[in-house]
Amino acid sequence: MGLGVTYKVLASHLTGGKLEAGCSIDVKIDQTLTQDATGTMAYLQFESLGLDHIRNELAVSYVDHNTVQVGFENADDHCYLQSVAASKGIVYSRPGNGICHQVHLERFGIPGKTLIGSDSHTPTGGGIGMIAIGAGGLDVALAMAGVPFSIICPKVIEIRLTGKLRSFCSAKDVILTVLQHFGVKGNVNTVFEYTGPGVKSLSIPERATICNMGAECGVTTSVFPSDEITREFLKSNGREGDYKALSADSDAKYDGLFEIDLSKVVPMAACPHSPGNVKKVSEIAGLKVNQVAIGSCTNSSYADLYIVGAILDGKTISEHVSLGIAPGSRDVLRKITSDGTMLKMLDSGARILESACGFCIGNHFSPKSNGVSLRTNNRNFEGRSGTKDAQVYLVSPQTAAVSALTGVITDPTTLGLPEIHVPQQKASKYDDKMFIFPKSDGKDVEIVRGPNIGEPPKCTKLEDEIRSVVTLKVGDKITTDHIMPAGARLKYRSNIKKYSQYVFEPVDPEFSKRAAENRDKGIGNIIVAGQSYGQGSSREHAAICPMYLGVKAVMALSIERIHQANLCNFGILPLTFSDEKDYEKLNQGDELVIENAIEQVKSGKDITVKNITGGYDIQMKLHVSALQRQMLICGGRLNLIREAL
Ligand code: MIC
Ligand code: SF4
Repeated sequence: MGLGVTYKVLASHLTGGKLEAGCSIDVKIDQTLTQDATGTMAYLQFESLGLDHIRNELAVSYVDHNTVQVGFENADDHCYLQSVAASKGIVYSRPGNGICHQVHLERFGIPGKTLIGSDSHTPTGGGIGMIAIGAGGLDVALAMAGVPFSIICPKVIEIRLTGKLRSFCSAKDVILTVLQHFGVKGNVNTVFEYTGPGVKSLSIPERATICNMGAECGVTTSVFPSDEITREFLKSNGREGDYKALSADSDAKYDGLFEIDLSKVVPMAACPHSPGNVKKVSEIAGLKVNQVAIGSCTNSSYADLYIVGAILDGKTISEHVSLGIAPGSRDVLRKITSDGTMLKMLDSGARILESACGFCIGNHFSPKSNGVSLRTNNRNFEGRSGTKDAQVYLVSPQTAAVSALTGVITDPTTLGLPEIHVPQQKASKYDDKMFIFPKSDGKDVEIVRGPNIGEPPKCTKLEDEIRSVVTLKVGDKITTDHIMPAGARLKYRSNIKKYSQYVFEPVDPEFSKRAAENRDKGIGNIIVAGQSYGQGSSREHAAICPMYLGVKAVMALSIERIHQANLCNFGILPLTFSDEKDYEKLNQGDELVIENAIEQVKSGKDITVKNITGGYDIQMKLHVSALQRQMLICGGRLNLIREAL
């Protein structure tokens, strides 16, 4: 039987397990990436492994999230990251060089290689034919140490593309069509593999946009074949030598099929407050817009911004719209500066924002109270923009740009605008000035630790009797932004004690105090949750900080892949209800006990949780690998590794 691209790359990197959907597999990781907000903790954990040097092919440390630098914290983080990179053989991408996924695609992405990154949008690399997966910082630290990455072997859904996009319809509209079909839950341990004659009509940045937002469906990753378009992209960045053709065998078998005729795709929008709440732009057209933000790792390539410049050319934005544009990388910024696109933007009234995550993570450019914000990024969770009651719509750069001009949500295909042709890029060597490549063996480098750089917290071993209370009961689709808010709190990422004060702040600002009081009295905390708990970011802080507050278990209807792995890495039991009715029966404040916890976790059978308050037992599933059971018993992955050393 033939193989698709996913299984070809996995097979060539398999170090353990059977390549069969549902089995645990271990995969050799060629490249790693981190960004600053997850990177400090990842490198502190890497340091604690005691290795002098990375052991994978390439590790890159990007600084793109915390670039606002109000106060000393972010700058301290950058110094630590730069020095630890120099000391351990890691490439450092300085602040200003751009957003990790965009820059990695341009400068380091190689078809057929594996990449894990401590950021959920790492699958962007699938656009260039990589198997690129988002993971927690500890998993990335271990991959840098040469430890294979353990995952559940995914099933692969074929997304077959035919036809060609019409003018003013875009890759964003394709992935929003995918999201409308698959939704944001229930797609764990799945890969979306794109095939069909429509693939060749899409550029690499377009493919990358599609792979980037597959993360919103909760899939392990998404991938495109590597073809002549890939070769041209690599050539334009002076890296034709990195090209390798990669395509599915003609008799490749998949676990499902979804077909999209690109010529029928229309402008789409993800409406508040979920990337899965997708409608046609024509259905919401006419709604007054207060703010438009163009950029993020999803839609900030040269082609995206060239099109925006062409739409804005010679026109002025509506007087009640504030338009912000953040180029995805310094390379894109240089290109739009030299070809005149930037001037078109400025003359229309746009504000040019830093080449960083910025508005996407609520770090600046928050909308006004109750404002309508149109954004080209990938997440519109409630409050993520920094304004709790803002209404954020996710759209293509084309829809964003025309709406900034008209002042209302506008379908860009309805204006009779002339077609825009993005000029072919001349081949040129990438400008590496803002990378710092490791110079020596690093032994002489002093690692700089300012006051913002803490210690990775210590986890305690699993207790045999877990006495806890339900400290919080929440509903469906609790995102990591609910658990560990970013925005104004992002600067505390390197200081677990401080950051822990904000656990669940958007849901229940008193949670952290309540949980810490229980912990100090020797009572454990349990979170009860609905479907898709922990969706969104890869931030392991959504496990580390609850662990620090004494959270012992999450009891949910379902838990998302990266978050579930992070919970295991930090010794929190990720339990799912055997009988969904038990979720309804449980109340906040109920006292729960798990007896013989160690034996129960070892056994692989359902876990019995006694509800002392309600006077009944609940059966919970613990769907984890054998390795994860060991981690849970030892009190987390680092303890397990230390025991093995
Ligand atoms: C995000 O888009 O939510 C982030 C911020 O990039 C996160 C990483 C983080 O929380 O630091 C992600 O996507 O993993
Ligand atoms: Fe940055 Fe936003 Fe992309 Fe996350 S989704 S990496 S915050 S641009």
